[in-house]
Amino acid sequence: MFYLVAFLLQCFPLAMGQYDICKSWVTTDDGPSWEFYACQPKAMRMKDYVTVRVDPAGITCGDPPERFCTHENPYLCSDECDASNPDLAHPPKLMFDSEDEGLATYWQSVTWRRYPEPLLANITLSWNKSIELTDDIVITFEYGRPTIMMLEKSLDNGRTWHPYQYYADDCMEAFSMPARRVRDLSTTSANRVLCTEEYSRWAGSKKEKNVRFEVRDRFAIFAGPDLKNTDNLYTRLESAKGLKDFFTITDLRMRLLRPALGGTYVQRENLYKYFYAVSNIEVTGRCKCNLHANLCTFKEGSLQCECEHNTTGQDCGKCKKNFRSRSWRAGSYLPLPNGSPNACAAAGSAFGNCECYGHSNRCSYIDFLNVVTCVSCKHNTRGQHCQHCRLGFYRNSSAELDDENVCLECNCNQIGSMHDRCNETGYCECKEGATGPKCDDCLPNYYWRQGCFPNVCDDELLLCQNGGTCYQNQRCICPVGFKGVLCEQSRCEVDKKDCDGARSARGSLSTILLGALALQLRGWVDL
Ligand SMILES: *[C@@H]1O[C@H](CO)[C@@H](O)[C@H](O)[C@H]1NC(C)=O
Ligand SMILES: *[C@@H]1O[C@H](CO)[C@@H](O)[C@H](O)[C@H]1NC(C)=O
Ligand SMILES: *[C@@H]1O[C@H](CO)[C@@H](O)[C@H](O)[C@H]1NC(C)=O
Ligand SMILES: *[C@@H]1O[C@H](CO)[C@@H](O)[C@H](O)[C@H]1NC(C)=O
Ligand SMILES: *[C@@H]1O[C@H](CO)[C@@H](O)[C@H](O)[C@H]1NC(C)=O
Ligand SMILES: [Ca+2]
Repeated sequence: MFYLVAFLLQCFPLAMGQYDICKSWVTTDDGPSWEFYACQPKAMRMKDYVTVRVDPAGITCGDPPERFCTHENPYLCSDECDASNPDLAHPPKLMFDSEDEGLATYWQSVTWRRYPEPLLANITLSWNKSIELTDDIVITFEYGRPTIMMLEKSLDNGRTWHPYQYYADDCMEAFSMPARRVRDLSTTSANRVLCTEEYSRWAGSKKEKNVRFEVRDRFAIFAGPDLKNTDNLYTRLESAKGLKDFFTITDLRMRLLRPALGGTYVQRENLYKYFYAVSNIEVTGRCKCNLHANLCTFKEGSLQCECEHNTTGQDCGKCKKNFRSRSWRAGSYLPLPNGSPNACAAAGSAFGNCECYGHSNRCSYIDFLNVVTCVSCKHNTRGQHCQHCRLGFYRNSSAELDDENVCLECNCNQIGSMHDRCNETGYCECKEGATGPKCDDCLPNYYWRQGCFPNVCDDELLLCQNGGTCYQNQRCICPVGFKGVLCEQSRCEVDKKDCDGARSARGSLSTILLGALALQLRGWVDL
């Protein structure tokens, strides 16, 4: 029991007492009713819910079996890694087990036998859930900490990655960054990404095993060294831009870039003592539930908030159906001590029955009309209740009125349409000759060239005469000796001078082809 209490005190400095209930049944002058508060789940050991991936393939030791040595005694190379023998295997899951008997179990990489090619490994942890860190991330290395590594994080389930912290025994050399310590950061730089030399220098592999991402030191900037001033911390988390997000992750990635070297240069004659071995990765945090839940459970392979305040979603990130009379908002830590629940409200219940279908948070009373109307309708809606679509948008008839995407853009073709408005089914009003819902097609007997133009020639009614050929319905290419829109005029009849030349060249296929080519080129240039 003492053990458990000690663990709680150590790991959950911010979990006690504050924001731990979402509602309570209170009696007021009007009788008993629910009162609602901002609430958040307790911090947990997140390694219990993680999925891990180690890259590149073949980086885990033991296939084929390999022996390894230690820095302390490089000539005692008795340890062996063998993936096919459970007693000698070092798979990734050993970074997340509990080591009850005090015996370290660890994932281990292959040795640096390919030196000088770098020994690189990525360890990627994914939760499929946004998590707010509440304590230091602690990575424990057996046999020495890497001399260069980097921590990255993702906020969108691994689609994009951002540097989180750089670690090197020489930051300038490894990353061209000055070495800094988190302890020296100030209130305005608490979310700075920095390079630290504190966890990469050689101090004996048994003595210094941990590499930290210092969450507590950053919290201490606001809450004081003993983290007692949580009011100030919560106020800052709420108001300082980007601060809360800095401590929020869905994924973490350790990029191991150079192993421990034992405090000296790489000794080529014994490469069996260079490798990575990680026995534990401790990540302490709470589910991000936007202050709308105090419970987070592991269901169907993922963590999920048990949403209150009539919100829903994995992070309680939206209002439940029929509770969208105003748009969703996260709960707030402020005002202290109970915060604001910012609960979703049933349609028709808020603002004296002014329904805005979740597209507006505000209503206003217009005196001379004696109506209450929604203000600043969002999501491209308009109208007293935000029930219409703005000009240039039309209603998605299969979406509910309170859907964020209920209004779709008309997307009328700028050249083919009269204006960018459309009718209720998304049809634009077309200029002459244009057709299609968006007016980006031409009617039959029209051709498209920066708009629709009537055909000059075709293969049916507007045939080119005298052996002329119709070029893309735009013009006839006439044989030498003929001209006119449909090559209907002989040049001889117009100008006697042309006749002799024309007669000799008539039927010269190459001349016609050259003419066609020239027209085609002109066509390209014009387009
Ligand atoms: C590790 O991940 C980074 C991206 O975060 C990628 O560029 C790199 O190639 C990966 N390295 C290995 C060894 O897979
Ligand atoms: C991630 O979580 C969501 C929501 O709980 C779930 O629908 C989805 O299947 C999960 N994805 C994976 C890869 O586990
Ligand atoms: C959520 O909706 C229910 C009705 O289904 C209501 O009783 C409850 O008070 C609502 N909760 C909040 C926080 O508005
Ligand atoms: C219209 O809304 C339905 C229901 O929300 C959705 O499935 C569909 O994709 C939407 N249509 C378009 C064109 O966005
Ligand atoms: C919108 O315009 C198209 C094309 O003119 C027409 O077929 C459709 O019936 C119109 N829809 C409505 C609701 O008027
Ligand atoms: Ca372990």
